[in-house]
Amino acid sequence: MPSSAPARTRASDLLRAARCEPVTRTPVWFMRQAGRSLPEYRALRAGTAMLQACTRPELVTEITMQPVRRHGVDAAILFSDIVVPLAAVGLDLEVVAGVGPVVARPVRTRADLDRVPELTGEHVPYITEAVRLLVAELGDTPLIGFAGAPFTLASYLVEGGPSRSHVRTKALMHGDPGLWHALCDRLAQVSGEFLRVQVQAGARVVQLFDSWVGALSRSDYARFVQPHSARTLAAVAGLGVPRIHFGVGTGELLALMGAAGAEVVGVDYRVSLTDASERIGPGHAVQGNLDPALLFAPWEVLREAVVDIVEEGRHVPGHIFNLGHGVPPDVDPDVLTRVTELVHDVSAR
Ligand code: 1CP
Repeated sequence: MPSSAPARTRASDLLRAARCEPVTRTPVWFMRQAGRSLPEYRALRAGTAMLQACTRPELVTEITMQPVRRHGVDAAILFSDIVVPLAAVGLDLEVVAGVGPVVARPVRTRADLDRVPELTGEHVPYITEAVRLLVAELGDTPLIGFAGAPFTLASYLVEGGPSRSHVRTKALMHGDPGLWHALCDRLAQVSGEFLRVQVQAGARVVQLFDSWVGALSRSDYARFVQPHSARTLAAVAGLGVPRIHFGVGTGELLALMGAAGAEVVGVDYRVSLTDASERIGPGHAVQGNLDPALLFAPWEVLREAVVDIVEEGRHVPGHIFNLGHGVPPDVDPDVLTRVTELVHDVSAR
């Protein structure tokens, strides 16, 4: 049973919004809320490599808690990375500061696939431990578990690191669809199991990040990506946790992303919540979508943008306030605290 969490957690505004139920205040959290925008994070992380840090449950717990204490957000998100399960099954990769994940030997052939075995809970005991510690400490506040979706993970594996164009990934997808589907099938197992481990240890919500899938057309998404994301999300269907599905630049893909099996679809700042909700259809909540750049604007400008989004969110079936993408590392963290308070104040009813 996944359930040491108090029954109160079930009634949190975040969970209610995700299920399109009435809330007392609009719930808010920020993608990448833990991390470099916080001086207390930089102090803790100093001298420890990113992937190393992710395997230390006490450190993970402390880093995950920092933004919850500081900002009063409605959810914690496990401090980890989308490539953690790939490293756990034995891929030789590193998260390079200021760059992102770098893979020593990219995955581009059928023989390379043998280097990506299936994940079991035994590969990631430190995740189970960290989630348990966090659930005990969080009390009412739900913990969000997460994973990378097969397309975004495949992009790192095929390219060998971060890419803007995803050229090799798209060339593989179209040039050898059999190999592409075999790779994504394996990644769906890895990510699905990674989510399941987190939920079984007590995570109350999951988010599947398909950060870079906005690089694809709708037809490519439907053919090459959606079945694999659907399989990933299906791994936690029936466990009673809302599933959030997010990517950047996905205006054309929102309906298909919702149909992949998510109760909540994350929206970036390019599409309004109203338009997004219409595209996704009834019965789904939306999450978003303040442009992170506005965190650097004068307070009055930022204030108006936040209030507009909260107002828009009142007219969709369910709304979780967030940014359109992650917190920029150089943002003033006090601004995030003010935004959190503002969302709560203006939405209180
Ligand atoms: O607070 C939180 O949100 C939890 C921490 C978290 C999450 C949710 C980290 C820590 N990574 C992630 C997910 C993640 N990792 C995503 C999906 C979210 C998104 O779209 O932003 C992606 C695409 C990655 C891959 C990754 N890892 C990048 C992006 C590189 C690129 O392609 O442009 C980077 C920079 C990392 C490293 C990383 N992950 C997390 C942190 C704090 C860092 C920086 C560490 C460092 O530089 O030392």
